[in-house]
Amino acid sequence: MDEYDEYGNYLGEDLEEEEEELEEEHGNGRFVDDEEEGEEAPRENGANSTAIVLHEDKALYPSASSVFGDDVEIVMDTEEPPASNKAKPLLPKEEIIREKKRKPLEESEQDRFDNFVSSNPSLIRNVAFVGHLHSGKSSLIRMLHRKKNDNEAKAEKTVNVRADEKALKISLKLRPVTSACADSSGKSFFVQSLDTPGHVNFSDEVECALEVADGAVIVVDVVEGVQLGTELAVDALRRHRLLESTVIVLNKMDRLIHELKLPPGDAYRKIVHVIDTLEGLFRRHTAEGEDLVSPRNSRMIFASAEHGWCVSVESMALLTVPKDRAPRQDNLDKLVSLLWGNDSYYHPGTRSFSRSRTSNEHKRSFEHFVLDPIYKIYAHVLGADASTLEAALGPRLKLTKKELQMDARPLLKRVFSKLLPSATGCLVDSIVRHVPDPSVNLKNKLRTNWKGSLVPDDVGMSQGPLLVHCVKFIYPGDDPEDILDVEEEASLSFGSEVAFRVLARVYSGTLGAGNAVIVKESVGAEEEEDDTKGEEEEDDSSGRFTIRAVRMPSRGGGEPCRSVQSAGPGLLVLLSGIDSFISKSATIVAVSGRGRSPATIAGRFAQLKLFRQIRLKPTVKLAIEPLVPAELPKMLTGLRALQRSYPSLSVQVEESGEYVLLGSGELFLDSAMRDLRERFSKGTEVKVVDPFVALRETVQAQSETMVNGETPNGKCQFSLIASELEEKLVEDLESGYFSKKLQNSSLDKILKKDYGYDILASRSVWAFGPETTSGLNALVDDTLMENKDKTLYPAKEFISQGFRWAVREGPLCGEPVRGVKVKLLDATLVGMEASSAGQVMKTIKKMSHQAMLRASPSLMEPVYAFDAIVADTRALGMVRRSLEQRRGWWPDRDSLSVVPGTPLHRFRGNLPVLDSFGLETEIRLRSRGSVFPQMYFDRWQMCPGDPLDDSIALKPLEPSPPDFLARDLVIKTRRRKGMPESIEGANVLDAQVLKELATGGK
Ligand SMILES: Nc1nc2c(ncn2[C@@H]2O[C@H](COP(=O)(O)OP(=O)(O)OP(=O)(O)O)[C@@H](O)[C@H]2O)c(=O)[nH]1
Ligand SMILES: [Mg+2]
Repeated sequence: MDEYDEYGNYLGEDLEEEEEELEEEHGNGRFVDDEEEGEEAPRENGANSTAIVLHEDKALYPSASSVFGDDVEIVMDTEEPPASNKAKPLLPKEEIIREKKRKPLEESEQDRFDNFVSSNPSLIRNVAFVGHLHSGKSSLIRMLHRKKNDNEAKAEKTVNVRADEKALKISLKLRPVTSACADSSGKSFFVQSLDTPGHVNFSDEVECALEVADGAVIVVDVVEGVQLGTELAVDALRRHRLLESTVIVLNKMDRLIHELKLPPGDAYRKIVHVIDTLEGLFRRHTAEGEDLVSPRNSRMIFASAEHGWCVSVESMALLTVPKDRAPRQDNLDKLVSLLWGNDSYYHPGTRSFSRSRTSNEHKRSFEHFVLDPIYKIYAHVLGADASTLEAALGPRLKLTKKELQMDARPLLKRVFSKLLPSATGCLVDSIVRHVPDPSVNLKNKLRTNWKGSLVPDDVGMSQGPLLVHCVKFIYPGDDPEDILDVEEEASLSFGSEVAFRVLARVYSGTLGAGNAVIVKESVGAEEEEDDTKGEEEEDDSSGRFTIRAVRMPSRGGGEPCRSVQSAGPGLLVLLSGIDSFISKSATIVAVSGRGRSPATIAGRFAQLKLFRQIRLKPTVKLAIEPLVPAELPKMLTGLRALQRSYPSLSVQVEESGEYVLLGSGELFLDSAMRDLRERFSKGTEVKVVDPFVALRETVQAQSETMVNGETPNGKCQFSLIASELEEKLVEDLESGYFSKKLQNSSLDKILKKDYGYDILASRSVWAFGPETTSGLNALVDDTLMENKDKTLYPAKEFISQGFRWAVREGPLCGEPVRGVKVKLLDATLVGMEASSAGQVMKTIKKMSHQAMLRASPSLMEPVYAFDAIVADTRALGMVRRSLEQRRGWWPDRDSLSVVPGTPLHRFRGNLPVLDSFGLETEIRLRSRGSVFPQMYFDRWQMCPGDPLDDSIALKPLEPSPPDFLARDLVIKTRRRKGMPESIEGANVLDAQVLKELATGGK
């Protein structure tokens, strides 16, 4: 009794041990030997079955002999079944091991969710939201990822969190927002949205988003219709092969009702017009334009992000069907096809559809089923008093008194949230249906983002080889409240002064914190691989580093990004610890894995060349220097960070010591400078020179005389001339169309077929420059030497290098050359071996410059296309005056077009980039914010004036007359770059030329 206390609780020795001992006895003594069991069984089953039987004597299961009889021989197969018959484990072995290792860690709900998503790519959708400026992309993302209990202030923290984004009310940076979103049936998908800026200056951010997205949502303002931003977005989608995985949102539907006050019939026509224009845009790139842009399939969503609703024809059709009688999909499709089209009418009396309107009562079915219900809600909420609204909503949709007294906007949101089963369900439905999951789209992505053909079979699996694509640097302190993130990131970063998180997409394998990886910098789309670069050299360019943290982008609303243990294929993640080893974008592969040597893993991807699609042409330059020279190192640190943060920004150092930022426009450079001053080089005073523009040098004729020259040692002599390269060829080279042709045919065939070259000429094009296959200048071999093979061809590489050098920095002011053909007419290479490569290159560079200076050299300046929506003639007049004052122009016809169904006009013109500085601000101020012009690079045009005319005297602080512009630009650029003002070889009557003319070129 001493073993129990007064409450009956056991105090004695541990019983577990006794129980274990008992269990051992059971195992050893009773259930192993069937025969023994058989002997004892009758005792239990016998007549005296009520006798007490000890537990260990009980036979719980009948023996084999008692079931089959003693005469049946029982044979037990103890061999393992063949491998194929074995039940497959639910998780692969590695996964099981990893799971076991993780077991001791306490898994939170969130971790379990992350692991689940990681191993189920079919539930992931990576989608970029693209479209024109202010079409409502950020508002839609905010609505999609908003949780029910988020208040307005919390929802505001999802996108546009930077102070300048808030002040300007536009998005400036790409922002990933991820969360589980439910479709209309309540099933959740992990939607990873990428909010992109609509301003054309920031198209590079759109390109980054499309590099990792599997599909896109094009957002169109239904009132303003298809705009410049929409056109550029469709073109970008074509380049990224994402047109077929696009969802279209016609946003701002509410504006048709309360701003334009269009009756439903006219609203229908307006919508048709927008859809037709969009279809035309798609048709330019794909034959399936009609299918891709049609409300008949669920690709098209009608929305008002402002009032919190999205509908599709299908979702409205489903509202007409009782909830308990869900139609079959084929019946639903039939109904949906009846709800759209000019020739589909609904007869309310007979509840039937017809192809023609037989009475005034009959409405187009789209109007009846989609527009009318929405119009009615607006009419009741905006127009009538609370009592009629209550009556209209009926007893099932009760609003409280407090709700009925709300302002129009929140009340509309509340009413729609009660009426529609889910605010964003139909948008998620469309995304899930039309944007492929990452595993399905893998091949398409590899085809688009990789050069080279080697794609191992197991790429894409979570146990496959690691392959990760890093596309964008994201500053953790974009939201001023994230100051802790900045500090944390700095502690994780490896030696970089400004730490970034790197947005990456896992293509294959599983990436976890602590993984050692190889980081390979990406090849630019226009950069050519240097032919002379060997495999080994390339391997050296990649380093081995450790990933310090892997995070999932948050869903916004002020929530921080979550650290995850590992991320599987298809996920977008933010990586820490490797930012200082990447300059713009990179590929990550594993150092080692599962018994394979590091060399093998890296070797498998050696031929995979990741490249960027960004084809922006930066045209605006800004020269900066620190006010206090001692602060230069601090400014340089800031510039390095800036180059990471802005994908298309490049920084050049001039000979004068100035640092020149090269960007796509004024707002782009404004934003970059703000970041430099307020974040990346805080405290450094930076001096800024007036912005100027990128220029191009070209020629307008053939060289007047041949240029003869020889290497300094006198062993090699050359003769060459320069002339214009065919304009069509230049344009195709510039647009990348030529490179595409080159993939399917040989150079000489293309030149012969498409550009009118004869057989000999087409075979003589040696090189394009400065880039090997996409440069805008050509080197042509026009020599008549008999033994070319023996003497000329060994020097071909050096001559080509000299030519590329010459066209990289032209003779006028060291700017790149565009559209020049350099013809090698004669070459004597007796002592080639004795002449170093450097001598040949230098001589060819100098001679090419002289040949260009004798071929009417000219300067080209960039020109913007100008696009703006104007509300009235006053605004139009103001815009035209502003353009006129700045050398702008517009065609008489086609410059102005009515935006159908609205009092708005779309105005299009052109103006030189040089005169565009300050125009955007000026127009916005003068129009009180109603006109928001968009300007993007359109083409290069000749600068007026002769750049070599040294009779022109430039007066300081006085603008030069327009005719002197070329000379003015050349001199100012030379001064800025620290070059002498006189151009070497510019005077065609120099001593050498005079001698040549006198001797007839001998
Ligand atoms: N009337 C109305 N206004 C809207 C709607 N959606 C967005 N807006 C307004 O349009 C403006 C721009 O919205 P955003 O969501 O920032 O547009 P955006 O496309 O992200 O803009 P950028 O990223 O700068 O190109 C804001 O003032 C919104 O309030 C809508 O459905 N109806
Ligand atoms: Mg936005």
